Amino acid sequence: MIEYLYTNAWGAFIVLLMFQIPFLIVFFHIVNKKAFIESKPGKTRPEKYSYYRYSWIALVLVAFVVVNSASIKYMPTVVEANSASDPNVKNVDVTASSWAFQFSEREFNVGETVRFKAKSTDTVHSFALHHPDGNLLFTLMLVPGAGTESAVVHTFTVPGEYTVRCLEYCGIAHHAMKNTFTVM
Ligand SMILES: [Cu+2]
Repeated sequence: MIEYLYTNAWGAFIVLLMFQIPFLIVFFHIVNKKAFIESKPGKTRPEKYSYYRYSWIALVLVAFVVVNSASIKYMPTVVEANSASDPNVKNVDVTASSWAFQFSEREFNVGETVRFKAKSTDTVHSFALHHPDGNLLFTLMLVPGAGTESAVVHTFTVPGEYTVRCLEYCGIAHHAMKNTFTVM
């Protein structure tokens, strides 16, 4: 369930709605109360205001902390850090230079989790992986001399030909800077 909410576009939409709905309920409750039920000055004693205000802020804070703590392990940087020493993750080196990509390995299997460790040798490039249906899966900006290499972890679930493109303008042949690899 949490997996679905945090790793799927519809899940993200549902989480967004879950955040909006309590606010909408309170908003329409207040509008309805002041417009139709009790349009005269409210009967709530002023000393109760701070109680309601702090309860509401506490509720929002708790929801914020719970949702963020439950999702932290799905953050790409955390996934990447956890995979660095995982023996089930295949490490692949990607080198970008004007205007080509080089891979230490080019054939992968469905279900395989790959950690792409990418670097640029000359100027700013990006390592953008496209699904066989054309959708962009992720993009990684590569800054030469950045010190630590950028890495991203991806699990292949669909076989086919994946295209890698540079999405940072890098000179006259930027448009031609692409490569492909196969997932069987
Ligand atoms: Cu480029």
